[in-house]
Order: sequence, then C-alpha cells, then structure tokens
Amino acid sequence: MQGRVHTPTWPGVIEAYRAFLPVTPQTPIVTLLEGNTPLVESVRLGPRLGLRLFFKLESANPTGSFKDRGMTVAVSKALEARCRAVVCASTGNTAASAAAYAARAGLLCLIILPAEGVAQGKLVQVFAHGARLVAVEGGFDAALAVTREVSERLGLALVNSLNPHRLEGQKTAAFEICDALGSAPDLLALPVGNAGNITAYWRGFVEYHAGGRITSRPRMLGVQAAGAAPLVDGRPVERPQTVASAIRIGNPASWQGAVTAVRESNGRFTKVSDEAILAAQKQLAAEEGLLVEPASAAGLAGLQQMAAAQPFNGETAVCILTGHGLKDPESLLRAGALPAPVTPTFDAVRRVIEPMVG
Ligand code: AN7
Repeated sequence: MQGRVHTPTWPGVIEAYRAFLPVTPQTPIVTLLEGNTPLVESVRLGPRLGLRLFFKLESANPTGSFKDRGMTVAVSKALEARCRAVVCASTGNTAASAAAYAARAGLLCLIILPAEGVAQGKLVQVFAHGARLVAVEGGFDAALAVTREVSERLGLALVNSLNPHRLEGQKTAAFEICDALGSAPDLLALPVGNAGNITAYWRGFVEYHAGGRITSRPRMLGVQAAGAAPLVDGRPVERPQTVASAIRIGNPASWQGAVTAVRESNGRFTKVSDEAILAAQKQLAAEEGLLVEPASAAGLAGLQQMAAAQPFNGETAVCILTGHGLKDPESLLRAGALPAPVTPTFDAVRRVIEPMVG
C-alpha cells in the first residue's frame, strides 16, 4: 500500500472565485496560491465565552497575512494594465504582500513606510523581496497621503486598499467561511485599521446572500485599539498610539465602508486597551496554539469585552486572525528569554526540569 499522495488542488483565490472577481480571460494571474486558510475551532477560549468560536487563520497565507487575497487581484490587474511599478504605503503587512506579489510578477515595487513602528518581520520581508523603500516622518496616515500623490503624479499603480481590486480579493475570505461552515456565522469579529478588510468581508457576505448561498448575514464586530479608535470615537485621531502597530491608523481610508458594514449588519465598533490585546495574544498562543501579531488579537479581545458586558448564548462566531506572530517578535519577547545553558547530561537536565513538571 502506497502512502497517500498529496495532490495540491487549491488554485488560489482568483481561480477559486473567478465568477465573483473582476478578471477576464486576458488577465494574467499572479498568484502564490493564497487563500483556503484553516478555520480552526476554539477548544478553550470560545466555550469560556459561551460561543461556538472559530479562528480564521489568515496568518497562513503565503506572506503571513490576509493582504495576499487582495494583492493577487491588484497585482494581476496592474500587470494587465501594463503598469511599470506598484506603490503602497503600509504599516507593514501590505508592504510585505505587495513586495512578494510584485517580485512574482516581475514588477518593480515601491514602498512608502512610516519611519516608526513597522514590525521587524515585515521589514525583513520587504528587503528580501527586493522592494524599493522610502521612509517618511510621521505615521501611516501621512504616508498614505503622499503615496496617493506619488501614484497619481508618477503614474504608478496604487495597491493600497483604495485600489478597488484589493477589496474584491479580500472578500473571498467571507466566501471561504460560509463554504466551510455551510452557512454564515452569527458574528464576525476582526481588527480594524484602515478599514478595508471589514468593508471587504461585508461585501462578501452581501454578495453570497444575494446569490442565495447563505440565508443570513453575520453581525460585524469591528475592533480598534483604544489609542487608535477613530471609528469608535467618531472622528480622526491625530496621533494614534498602540502596541498593535498594524492598526496604528488615525484616519481610515475605508471609513464609510466600515460604517456601512456595521450599520447594515446590526453590528458595532468597539475599542480595547493594549493590555487586553496583549492578554488575548498570549491566550491564543498558550491556550489555543495560535501565534498572532498583536493587531490580530484585537478581535478576540473585542469578543471577550462583549461577553463580560453580556454573556453569549451559544452563537457561532468567527474571529479573523489577520497576521502571523512571527511578524512582530518584539511584541512577544517579553514572554521569555533563553535560560542559562547546563551540561548536556541527564542529571543536569533533570535538575532543571523537576520544578517545571512538578
Ligand atoms: C495584521 O499593512 O493597514 O482595517 O498597511 O496588518 O483592512 O486596514 C494593515 C492592516 C489588521 C487592519 N490586522 O486591516 C497595512 C495595514 C493586521 C493588519 C489590519 C492590518 P484594515
């Protein structure tokens, strides 16, 4: 009997959901076979909240974040339009994804980053994929403003989520959730920064509902960090601050899309403290086996906050884990350091182990 042969059949999000996406037979498809990410049921944290909770592991995408879903479409369309280069501003993950997909396409990639606060792992990705980098003073909002101008005046393809093709690709995550569960969840929780993703998810659920593939739509829970919560506060934040650097954004580009998603879904925005974000990040790692960057723990922190105010009652919820923990090792280093080495003998190791295993 032969071992089971693994035949990879997943074709990437464009081929998987072609009918829903703005591509034609002429579009050259640039893909790293993104999407088809695991939907993992929570074993501890969800039951504790009174939820049937699933985690959507967007960290399992080729560059370690959900951005790849939109980037496959945006870069394919840029290639189709014969653009000579792509450009984006980023808190890090968009940059990492743009750099990888541009490398795949053979396109030049220009990244404009806020000088402070981009996590190390994301910078490493940008360098490795050979993108050209400009650092600008200030935060993400200023970087995005100048990037828009650069894109318009120099005729480069903007691959931030202002590019409509990005959101089209990102909505495929909502399709995957419905396909996996066989229906829509009751609740969808996710971190909100520039607000493209919540806009894209809602579009996905609306389209699947209109097409008769699901009979209900989830309430959307958009979670922001307390120091960067313009959608909760109802006005832009001048100097956003949070440990969750991915969502350190004071004036989201997709503001209106996010507000519509929350209103039409009967959902809500909420803000959570950095302490709550880091606690949720730690719980995901230690109690579920899931390592995420701080921003990606915000969705869980939001659900925990809601449960503390009013217990859930067995609803099905999906929490989007948007980016991998290895992207931001600094945020995790407080969890421990390498202990002093001992002689590699049984007795020496046993002396160290005994207090650990009790
Ligand atoms: C891990 O990379 O904005 O609300 O420039 O990296 O759609 O912006 C990243 C955002 C959540 C928020 N989680 O999504 C960028 C950038 C992670 C992220 C968000 C981001 P949006």
